[in-house]
Amino acid sequence: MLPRLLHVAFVRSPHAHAVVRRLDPKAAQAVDGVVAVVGPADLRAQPLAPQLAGDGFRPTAWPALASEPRFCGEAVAAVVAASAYAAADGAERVGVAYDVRPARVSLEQALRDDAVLFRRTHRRGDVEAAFASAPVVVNETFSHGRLTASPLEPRGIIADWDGETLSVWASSQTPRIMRTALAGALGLDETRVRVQIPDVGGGFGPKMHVFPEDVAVAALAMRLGRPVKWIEPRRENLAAASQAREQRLEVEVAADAGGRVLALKARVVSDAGAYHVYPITAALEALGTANILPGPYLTPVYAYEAIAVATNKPPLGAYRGVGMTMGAFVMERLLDLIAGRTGLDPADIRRRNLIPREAYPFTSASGQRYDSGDYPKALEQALAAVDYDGFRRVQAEGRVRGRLLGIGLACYTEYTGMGSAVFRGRGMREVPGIEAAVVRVEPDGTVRCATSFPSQGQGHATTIAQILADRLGVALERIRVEPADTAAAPLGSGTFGSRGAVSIGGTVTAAAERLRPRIAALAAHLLEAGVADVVLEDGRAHVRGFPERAVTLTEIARAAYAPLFGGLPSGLEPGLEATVYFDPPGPTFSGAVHVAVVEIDPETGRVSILRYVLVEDCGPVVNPTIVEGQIHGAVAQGIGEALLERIVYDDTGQLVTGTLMDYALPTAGDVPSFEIGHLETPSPTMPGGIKGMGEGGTIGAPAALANAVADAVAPLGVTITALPIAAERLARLPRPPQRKV
Ligand code: MCN
Repeated sequence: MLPRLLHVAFVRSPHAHAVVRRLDPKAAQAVDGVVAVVGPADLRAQPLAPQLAGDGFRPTAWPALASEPRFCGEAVAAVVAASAYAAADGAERVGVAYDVRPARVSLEQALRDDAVLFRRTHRRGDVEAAFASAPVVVNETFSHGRLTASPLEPRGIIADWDGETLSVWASSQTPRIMRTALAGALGLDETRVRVQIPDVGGGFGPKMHVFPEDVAVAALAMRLGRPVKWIEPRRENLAAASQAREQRLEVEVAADAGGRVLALKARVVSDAGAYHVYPITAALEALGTANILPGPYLTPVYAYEAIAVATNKPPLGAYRGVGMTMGAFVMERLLDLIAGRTGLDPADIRRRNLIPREAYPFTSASGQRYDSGDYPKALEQALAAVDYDGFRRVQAEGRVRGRLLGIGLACYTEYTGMGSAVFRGRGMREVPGIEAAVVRVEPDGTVRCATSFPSQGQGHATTIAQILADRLGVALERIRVEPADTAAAPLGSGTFGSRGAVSIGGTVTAAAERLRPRIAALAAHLLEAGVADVVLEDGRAHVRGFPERAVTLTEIARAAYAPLFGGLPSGLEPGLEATVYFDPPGPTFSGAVHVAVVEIDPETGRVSILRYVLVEDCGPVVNPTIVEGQIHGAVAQGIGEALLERIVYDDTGQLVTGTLMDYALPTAGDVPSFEIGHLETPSPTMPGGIKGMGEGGTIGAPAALANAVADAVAPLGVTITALPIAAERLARLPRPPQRKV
């Protein structure tokens, strides 16, 4: 705990759109312990205004404290006090007079008002000709509700200004991006801001953003000359952190009589909320969906329009699977709809459309260069594991007795491991795109590693230690992976977009490869042996065939930092340290085939997941336990997304789901056992062939579950076009005539 630490509570707008007419701090100032009450005019900070290069972008400016709040829950004032309790009491007593303005709450209204923040179009091939001659055309509109990432630990930040340097400790995924943003907002040189990331209790995307609260806390620390802390209460996390997904997709697909997709047309509209999020802007969700929609399927012709519209709701930001979850949901539903129209089995239609292994590298109709994959094989592996034909027999028997049993398939591909070229290609300026690490063997033989990308629970420290132990021949206990700190590690971007594994490969592994020959050369010098004869293992170096002729890593390192009599061999520099900067040459595309088997209770509409089988491909797996753990967590989130989670606003923009009693997260009872198979098609471009996978489960699960539920209710003439599929919408479904859910 820092001495003289103060605590912040924010006063938040109860209106979705209003102008603050008057702020009365007096009652708050009278609360015991309150040190300051500040409003928008008191803070010297520039708003967060991320940029996007190219046409079709309308910028926004998100102020640290708003004089015209544009969503219910936006911060309009801050109270700083000696304790968090006093700050909260003070915040309740700040008098705010608002002029309430009309709120635009729905995506449809925003479209009518032409309130467009971002628009981009794309076209490949002769779309009109493909549709004109196609024997099968399916039109459908799909939608996805709003949801939120719900990390166990909400947002949190401490800032301290010593007159020279602004020190920040934050629960963030992006230390460098936060440093740049804070420096920009506060008018400081970047080097005068130091961002440290201690253990983070979950991020899942929103913590890649820099928020007005971060700027406000930092500005308050500078204004008051004392350290200031803010820990976000859960209610504020639900009301004022970035949210995710809300989207509508009008799509038209043309196919031949054999179910082969000929062409795709899509209009993707996401409800981006009131502001662009820093640094990725509102383009992320709509563009991500539009670009991934063709999935791992041949789909030769494609046109899309991707739009993000402004409403009076919190900004839409990153959440595990961003863009891709909706893309997979829509494409997988479409395939099942075409299968229905052409009389094909869902497995067969995928067999006909999947890109064969030999066609990789494959440029998709949206222009993505898929580097590797073998989806036909993954599909067969998954179908065999679930005993697909066997289930169809069980299902047929069950249907006779009125059981609502269903099986759903989903094949998805996802972009992972993106570098600067991808972000620049999307027009994003504020995402550097590179990563870096320094690995140093200390004079006592401890191996220290500091990286530019912090961990939020993905197990980076374990993976890094495992790699260093392996490459440098030292025990795991001798390795220390430092928390991210912009003053102690070289600069990169952060952990998002499943870039961690690829970045570890490109930085830490590369640094170890640089250090290993230097350690061997030093050892050879100390042992008076040839380098080729030196063996590094168990924290020692010995001469091959003579285990007793050995020096410890400590002795080697000591010599590197304090050369012995006679000095170092010529050509060898003192010190044992390697710094590597890496710009991933990606994206690299990983993916999986998910299969869900469900049964729906006809009375309550509750969906029980009877089996969950998947076959994933992230290239060579560095740590199988972590990879499976990531899959478990991501699929659990995907189950919540498919069946339970929904942020609801009323017609005036009031948040209805303001607590976790109203916003339903999945519990252990909703999550089945997983049956996971692996397939390895290494990336030809990434170091070690590694591909990322941390988001995959959240991409595959909603699509597979939607198809499984749709399959279960198909005999009732019901189709699934919206997520989440809430139980109440499946309860007591009438027998035909047809109805949409
Ligand atoms: N891994 C591996 N072999 C591979 C690929 C990955 O062993 N071939 C390991 C990696 O070493 C890493 C983990 O699996 O420990 C995830 O790697 P990767 O897929 O590269 O993803 P990132 O490390 O970049 O993590 C980000 C990703 C994203 S985008 C979100 S959102 C997310 C996620 O991972 N947020 C998480 N998983 C999370 N897990 C936890 N516990 N908390 C979050 O906030």
